[in-house]
Amino acid sequence: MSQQPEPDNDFNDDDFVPRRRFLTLAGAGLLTIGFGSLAESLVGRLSEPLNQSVESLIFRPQQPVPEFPISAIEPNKLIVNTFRSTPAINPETYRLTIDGEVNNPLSLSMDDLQKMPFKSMVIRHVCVEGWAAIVQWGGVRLRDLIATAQPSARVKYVYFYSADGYYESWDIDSVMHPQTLMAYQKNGQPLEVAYGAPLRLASPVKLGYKLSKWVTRIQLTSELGKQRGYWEDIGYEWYAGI
Ligand SMILES: Nc1nc2c(c(=O)[nH]1)N[C@H]1C(S)=C(S)[C@@H](COP(=O)(O)O)O[C@H]1N2
Ligand SMILES: [Mo]
Repeated sequence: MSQQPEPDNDFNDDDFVPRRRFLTLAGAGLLTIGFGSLAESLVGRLSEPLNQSVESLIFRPQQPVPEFPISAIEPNKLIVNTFRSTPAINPETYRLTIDGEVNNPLSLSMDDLQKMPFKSMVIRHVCVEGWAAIVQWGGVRLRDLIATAQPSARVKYVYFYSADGYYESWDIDSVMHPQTLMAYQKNGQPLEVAYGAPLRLASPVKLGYKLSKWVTRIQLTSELGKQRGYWEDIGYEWYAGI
């Protein structure tokens, strides 16, 4: 990697404008009005060299990553790394939207999410800036959420949109990994706002910059758009596996 990411880096403002407009429309519930034309400009021009079908990825048993014991948790080593500023989200009115190429789009409250089966894991978080921390995360398996939304068999990628304007895209294989969580607990306590509350990605199969905090929308798609992720769009690797 030639560039080092810096959380307070100046991003390219010109590039950021259409994305912000897109996110604003999504947030205001105006998807049906704004989405079609904007989606045309964002989605569908590029595709990654991944050609497995979604079925084989969903049904193929996936290699679990070894977890650490509770005693290995490093409580003070997870550095708050935020590219802009911490967004204010009211957990009472918060909703997670799951949409895109699905038969059953969802809008879930924290209450809905906390009623789903709970999974906890102790894994290492690795940031490309040169630090790592062993953390316990607790939450919902993302694959359970995806299954509830009933994805089309064409789905190969998933976009995550965050309340601070951060955005990421993942391959469906990593999304469906049994240790990829939408987490609302950290080290056995409710997730703090600085670390992504009310809901963030946690997974042992991806580098830190793929692990979006403050996720408000999960969009399933058969094609990657021109924009693939905040850091990726300024040169970082897209797959970013560990
Ligand atoms: N929404 C959002 N998610 C984000 C980021 C961000 O700036 N905004 N930074 C990423 C990076 S680079 C890392 S290393 C981790 C850091 O997570 P932490 O702040 O909980 O340590 O969050 C990732 N998720
Ligand atoms: Mo990072």
